[in-house]
Amino acid sequence: YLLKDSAESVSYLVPLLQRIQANDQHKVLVVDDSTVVRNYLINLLERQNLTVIEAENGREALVQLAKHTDVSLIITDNDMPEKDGITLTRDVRKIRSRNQIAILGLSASSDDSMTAQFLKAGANDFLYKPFNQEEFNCRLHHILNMKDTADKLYRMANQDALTGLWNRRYFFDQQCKPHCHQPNIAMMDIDFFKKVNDTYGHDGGDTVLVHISQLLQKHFKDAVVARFGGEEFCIQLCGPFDSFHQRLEILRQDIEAQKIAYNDSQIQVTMSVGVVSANEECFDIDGLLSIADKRLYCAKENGRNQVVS
Ligand code: GH3
Ligand code: MG
Ligand code: MG
Ligand code: MG
Repeated sequence: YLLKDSAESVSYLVPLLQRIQANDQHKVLVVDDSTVVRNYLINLLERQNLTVIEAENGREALVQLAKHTDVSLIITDNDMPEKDGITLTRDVRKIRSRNQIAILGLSASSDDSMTAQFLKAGANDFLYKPFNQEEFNCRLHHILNMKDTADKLYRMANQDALTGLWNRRYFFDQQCKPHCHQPNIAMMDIDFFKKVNDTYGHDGGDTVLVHISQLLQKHFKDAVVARFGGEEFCIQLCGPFDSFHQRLEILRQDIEAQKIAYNDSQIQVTMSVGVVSANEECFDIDGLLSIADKRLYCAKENGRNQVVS
């Protein structure tokens, strides 16, 4: 009705509809020890088309977060038994950055240093209770927009635009984080890829890159899978070297068996792989990559379509 009414209402409605659509993707965790306050907040948030889950205190909030990895905003009270909101904020910031989860602190305390305490702990914003509803809604949308923008920038900086895989920058950033002492590294390169481009055109080549990337992700959900360059990929995984090697061999066979549909053709490719473990001779990432690269070169020299360790 409004849409056919006037151009003015169209220009008004479109951003509104986009925002409603965007809100659908946001899950909010409401943390407060008062059931009355929780229900009040849930009602406000659901009216903004947000999906809401709840927790009674900071400790329970962390349990909920582990279960719901898709939470994008936490709205938390401070004064709660078991774990207060400021401590919760600090704990969350150890595991989730601002582009992953936004935090809005709330408090009915008469202490005027609450805002500073929450912000220093890593919250995005803070409001004293009771608050003005319109102000709450404005801050809510502002926080979610900022979070989405930060997330978008992070993805633009760290993901490969064609395949959606992590890029080289992300791969090296991960190596600085101490979650694994003895990583296994595989460097891989599609064989005779130039011929794919020459035969099927650049679009055909791109279709192969996307298809192979999806296959890598399917086989290695538990690893860091990155596109290093044109048709070159790198996988980093912690754990026993033998099983990593075996899984790469299964992947190689799966790639060989693929018939990738492109227009009326079915494109077939093979992959050469060089693999190394930190257990062997070298522990720094540059050294490991250079060994993996040499082994990849051996795989090419020995006739391609093979895993060399
Ligand atoms: P080898 O078996 O020795 O690896 O031979 P190759 O032909 O795969 O190796 P080469 O490095 O000569 O060719 C890689 C080609 O990949 C050259 C380049 O044009 C192409 N390429 C790089 N990036 C892209 C891309 O994003 N899309 C497409 N379609 N092709 C790309
Ligand atoms: Mg309280
Ligand atoms: Mg190649
Ligand atoms: Mg290459």
